Amino acid sequence: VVASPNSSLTTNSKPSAANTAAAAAARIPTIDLSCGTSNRQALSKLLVEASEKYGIFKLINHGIPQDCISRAEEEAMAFFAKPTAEKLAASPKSSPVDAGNTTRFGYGVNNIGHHGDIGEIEYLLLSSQPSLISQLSFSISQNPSKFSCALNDYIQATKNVACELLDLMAEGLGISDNSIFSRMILDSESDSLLRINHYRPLPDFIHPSPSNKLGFGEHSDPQIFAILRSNDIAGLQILLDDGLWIPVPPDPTAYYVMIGDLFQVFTNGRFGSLKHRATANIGPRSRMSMAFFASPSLDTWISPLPEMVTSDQPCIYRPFTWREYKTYIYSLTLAGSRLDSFKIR
Ligand code: GA4
Repeated sequence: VVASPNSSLTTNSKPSAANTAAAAAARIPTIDLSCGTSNRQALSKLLVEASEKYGIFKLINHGIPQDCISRAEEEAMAFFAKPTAEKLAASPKSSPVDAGNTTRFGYGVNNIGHHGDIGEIEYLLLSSQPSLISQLSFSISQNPSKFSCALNDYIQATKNVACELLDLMAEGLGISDNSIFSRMILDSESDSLLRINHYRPLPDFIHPSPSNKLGFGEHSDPQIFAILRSNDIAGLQILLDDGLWIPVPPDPTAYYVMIGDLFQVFTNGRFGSLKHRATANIGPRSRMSMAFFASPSLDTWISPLPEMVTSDQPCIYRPFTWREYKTYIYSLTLAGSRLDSFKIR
């Protein structure tokens, strides 16, 4: 019922790194969300298989209207097109970082996190809570209500898809409380967020070797999962188990869903969070991506679900709150290995 991994590419010559990468990219499973109405069980099984084997899948027929995507993208593009001084007015106030204030919402350029990670990127980090978007919108747009409306609609639509996927995945995993994950996202205190990344072109004559630079360095997403779309410019790469980085072909009509650290914990390691990065954009056109990160509230307890713990697969992680985990990851650099410290020794 659902498109599964495409057949791998074949070549007559000895496989080069590029061939291997192309073949690997072609094997990212494609999942058709519209098939759920005719065969829900088959769809939930495929979602679990894809998450388990690859940590990533491409989602087609997701049902998010193109108009909803375009309105959000246009608002973001209009903001990034502003002069730097105006954009900096939307940067987070330099407040001290505490446990409840780890994510600094607003505009950022080149700096990632709080410990000196740098990337060839500018971005907007937005809470998924409408009141916080509304507050920020005054420093982002001349028409704050148009901005808030477009972004809230986009977040709502993505959140609905996230919840549909999470219910299906819980079913496929055999978790008796099927809505356990989606309730976390629907909670009014959910810490889910939207990140809009803008990778400006870096022509050779400005930066002598842009191909060595990164837009966003290697990391896994700390949340449950990320639902990401981009325009038609390439840049996303994922890390395979054998250490090979492979490019993910851009497809503006689809989404890529990437498993995050919390899903790894909830499934007691059955799903593994996916390491990925974005290359610098060597142009000539801008790359823009929008990622929705599905997350529980700060006070939610995170631990392997009982159904995921067996005598063969004993519990790997100790319980912790999302607040504790977030505080910890923000004390590290981007590539830091994070879940190891939460393992039961
Ligand atoms: C990666 C996923 C999201 O973009 C993000 C990032 C966050 C940030 O840029 O502020 C982090 C990074 C992300 C993981 C480790 C910590 C936190 C930067 C960093 C060094 C918004 C998130 O939630 O975690």
